[in-house]
Amino acid sequence: MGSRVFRVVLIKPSHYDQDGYVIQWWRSTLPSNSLASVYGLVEECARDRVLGPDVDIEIEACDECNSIVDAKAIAKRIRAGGGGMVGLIGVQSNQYPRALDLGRQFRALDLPVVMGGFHVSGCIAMLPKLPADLQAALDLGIHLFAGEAEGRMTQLLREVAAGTAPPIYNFINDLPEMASAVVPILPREVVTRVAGHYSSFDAGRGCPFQCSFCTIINVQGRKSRYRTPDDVEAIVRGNAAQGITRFFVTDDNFARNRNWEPILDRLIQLRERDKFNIKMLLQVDTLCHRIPGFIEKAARAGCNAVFIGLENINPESLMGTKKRQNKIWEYREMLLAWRAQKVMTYAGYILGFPTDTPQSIARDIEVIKKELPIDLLEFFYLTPLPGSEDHKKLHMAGVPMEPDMNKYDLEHACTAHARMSKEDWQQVYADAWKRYYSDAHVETIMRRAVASGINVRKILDALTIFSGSARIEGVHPLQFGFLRRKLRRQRRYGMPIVNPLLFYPWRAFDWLKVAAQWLLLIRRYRRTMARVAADPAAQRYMDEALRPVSGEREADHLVEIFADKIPKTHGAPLRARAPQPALA
Ligand code: B12
Ligand code: SF4
Repeated sequence: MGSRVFRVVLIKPSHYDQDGYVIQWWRSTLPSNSLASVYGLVEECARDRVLGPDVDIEIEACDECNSIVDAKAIAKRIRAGGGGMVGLIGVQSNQYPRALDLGRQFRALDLPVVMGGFHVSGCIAMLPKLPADLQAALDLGIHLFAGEAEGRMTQLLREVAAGTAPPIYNFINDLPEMASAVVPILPREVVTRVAGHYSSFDAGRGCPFQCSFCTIINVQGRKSRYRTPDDVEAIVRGNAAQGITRFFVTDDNFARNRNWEPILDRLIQLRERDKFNIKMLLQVDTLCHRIPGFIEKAARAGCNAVFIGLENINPESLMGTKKRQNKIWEYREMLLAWRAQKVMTYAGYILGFPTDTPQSIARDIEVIKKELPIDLLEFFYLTPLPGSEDHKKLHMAGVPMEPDMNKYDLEHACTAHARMSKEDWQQVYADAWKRYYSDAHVETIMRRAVASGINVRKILDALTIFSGSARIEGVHPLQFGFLRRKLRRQRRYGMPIVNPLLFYPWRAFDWLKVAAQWLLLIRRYRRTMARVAADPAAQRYMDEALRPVSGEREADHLVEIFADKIPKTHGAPLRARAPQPALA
């Protein structure tokens, strides 16, 4: 025991809903890997006693999506030990206003505050001048950290403790190696606040592709960096020692991790030989099925759900954002390959590419429903995220963009669209969820799942959440959790704190309305699933989307629909254009 304590409080901020209340839940559904990464780094500093032999570094971690931040209580604990700091972790652009408000509270209590994450890193990487919102943080005395913290935490803690930390740490052009880097970890009591007790790790960072809407390549680089199989094993063992064996592997594209095979082999060994009950969610690209053995090994290693960066099915849209690697004529083959391994598929679909119209989007969603065996589809607005090439171009050209960073959550229109008014675009977004999660299509997804042997319980839960999240809770499934909390006093800076006599009746009504909607949805989906599962013909169900790819591309209707838009690149099918389905 040292004679002094330096308390490091790590907070992953959430963001605000449209009424200015913090979006938080009794249990969130996705873990924060940024929090786990920074926690691992501070923990290493604590073990190494980097502030001197007489100073204990104690760490607290909290994800505001599932925990309430009490600034005064935190300040009391920090002071009781003799000192410390607050770290605002992994702050994305949409979380920046909330992070700034938290920073303001801690600065008013005279605590040192350091903020890092994609908003700070993306702006510093891409913009010629510090934007006004980052300047506002500096004006409050908040230190900004750009770049990755591996190998830099000792310096930071020593400088904060000594009161000599500079306003900005800029490591954006000096990316650390991942091999043998400190591994992410969180204590069990933090992980168990996520439903299903999911933890996370990144097996690599960086991506070789060049999508213009993406920030990752400008912050983490286009050269991919990887963890070693030994490090991945250490992560699994470290978590398993506290009873955690489910992971969200946050690599944006695990299929491009050069170490994918030794990593998966190691995980297979841990599962099959050492009996670790590993379950994983992976993120991959649409070409992963071309890598021999990749999908089979991923499934054997415990991958039971996969997120695929589909983005769009219109080749013109994909080319317009430099997403050249997405080949629509291979989508079905790729999706069927995952189904063959009983893995549930999620795909992201971006609305608002320059050539999109309400009619073309409606048509494309119907095409997907009919032709592609995707389980869960989630919709996003095409958004010029700070840190992306799209944002930089608009910023440099002086094109108006949404000034409120809270809206950069991919659920709002943040700039004008060439062919749709803002209202049209908003309607398109709302309609997209309704169209895809129509009762008829939900039943089709259930039938496909039963026929493919995909876990029925898992698909039922996922369908319920994805169908209800945006429509009932008004939040994207990626921000969803169980039992929404709205604290009267945790409201956006500058917005009035509502009188309790008005707030609590409103809240009770709001709560009951939402609960009733959920109960109805759950009951409806359970009944449908029971009916599907009881159907003796369910195992033999077949439709256009499940039809095996014959190899004769002549038969591929999806290709026919977009024949005149498919670029003449290597491997692309050359075809005469077939009649298109009518635009709705
Ligand atoms: C996993 C993930 C999620 C998870 C968990 C979030 C998390 N941060 O762990 C979930 C699913 C919840 C999520 C959701 C969303 N995400 Co997300 N997500 C990611 C992803 C793929 C990995 C994050 C990660 O673990 N990175 C690795 C960590 C270690 O990197 P890091 O956060 O930058 O942290 C390092 C440094 O920044 C620094 N650092 C960070 N904080 C601090 C603090 C201090 C004090 C210090 C010293 C250092 C420091 O040290 C860390 C270690 O080196 C990234 C893309 C990416 N490659 O990073 C997108 C990304 C962060 N997400 C993004 C977005 C837009 C979203 C969403 C808004 C929309 C969406 N659909 O994706 C939602 C909603 C979020 C919300 N409001 O709740 C964008 C953010 C861009 C931006 N400018 O804001 C990214 C970059 C992807 C993209 N499309 O460009 N996401
Ligand atoms: S969107 Fe995905 S594939 Fe495209 S550059 Fe970003 S990480 Fe890579």
